[in-house]
Amino acid sequence: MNAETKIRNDLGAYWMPFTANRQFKGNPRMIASAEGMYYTTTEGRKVMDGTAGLWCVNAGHRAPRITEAVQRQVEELDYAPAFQMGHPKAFELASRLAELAPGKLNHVFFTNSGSESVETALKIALAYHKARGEAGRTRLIGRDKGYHGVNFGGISVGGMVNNRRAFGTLLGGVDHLPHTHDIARNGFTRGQPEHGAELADELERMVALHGAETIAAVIVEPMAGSAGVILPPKGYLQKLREITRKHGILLIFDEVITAYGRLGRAFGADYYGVEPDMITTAKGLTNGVVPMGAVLASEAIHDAFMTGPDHMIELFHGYTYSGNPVACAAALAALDTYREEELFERAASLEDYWAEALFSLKDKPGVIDIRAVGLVGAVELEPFADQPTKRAFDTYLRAWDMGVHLRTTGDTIAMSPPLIIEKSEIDQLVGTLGAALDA
Ligand code: PXG
Repeated sequence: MNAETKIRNDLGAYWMPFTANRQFKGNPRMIASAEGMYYTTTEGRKVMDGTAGLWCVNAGHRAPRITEAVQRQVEELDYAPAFQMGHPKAFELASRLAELAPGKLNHVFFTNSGSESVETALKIALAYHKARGEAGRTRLIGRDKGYHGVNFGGISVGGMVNNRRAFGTLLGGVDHLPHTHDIARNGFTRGQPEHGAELADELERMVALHGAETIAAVIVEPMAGSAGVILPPKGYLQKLREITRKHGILLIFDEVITAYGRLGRAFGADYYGVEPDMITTAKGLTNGVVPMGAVLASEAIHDAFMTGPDHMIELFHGYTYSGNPVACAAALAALDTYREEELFERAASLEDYWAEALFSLKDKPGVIDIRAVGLVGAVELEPFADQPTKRAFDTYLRAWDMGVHLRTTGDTIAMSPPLIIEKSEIDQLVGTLGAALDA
């Protein structure tokens, strides 16, 4: 390969994230452009986006308000230092988010991704207890199969085995609640499973084991997306809230996937009717257009830091790009789009149609479970003997060839279309998955 060819065509230099690099580069799937519900590949083929990118493009691709806002912003203020300095849009966005957020979650810390939101929330939890004279509260509790991004705090409290095991000893002082995935008792659930609220009582066991005075926070996804759409049983999140409150433990909802309309409400906390002490978000905050995350924290947490001399930094934490002006412009325009196009309401109004369509796949070959909530769906397949994940990935590739992009995790196919999806497009998406399962 000559130097010129190498520069133009070599796929080798890019070490792709969470990708089977060698397989991909043997048969690349490349996207050239996108609009609304659809991608166009570099070969000019139109493919439906059945997953809103990676669960982030909630308003559909190239939503005009967001595109224009970003264009305007780069012309006006490209960057402003994030420390000891401000710009108006960061304050405006924080106020908008505080208004949107449930109850007392009135303060916002900006990050650049879901992973950073998680690290930020865990650090705030530890520093909060220290600030209140309870420095012994250092333990963090996550959950089996939890996904909290890929940084060290997040993989420590996370429970996806492959994301942890190559990376050393991780954080100490971490424990994990059991997950709530239980096909035997809760197979084919729409909304919330009947069985499993008692799994939250494991937290009481941990309190007895470790002592409440050593536990800082519990972090869970209200609905776990990455592990293959694991739903919270009826009463489960309420129980976690009661037990954490009783013992002075902070409850963090990781809503990187569930925030901004995915369940037909602004937040999963709204959908499930449980108010945590912090919510971590990213993804749909900017509709995926510019990387940005936000941690929403309660009044009580924030106020615990606002002591000491005025000239002192209260929290030694932050990123060069916290509240980046272009990201703020994108987020403000995304929030406008969600509101003006009533996309959260739209997702809620499609919830039943969506579930009905997915459940029509019940008797397709290999299907062992179907789960649906909001505009999220999962079809779990019986794995091929000795070849875990292959059945789902083969199905994914067939659907891609048929013009629909899905996601797989393990042997589960996960779907999370943009909230702008039409009923006819739901039929097309689910019909294509059905055909891919039949093939
Ligand atoms: N928390 C949760 C609950 C997430 O779902 C993160 C944190 C990390 O976000 P960043 O922005 O650092 O990637 C996530 C991300 C999938 C998939 O297909 C899910 C995520 C990312 C990529 C793919 O399930 N979730």
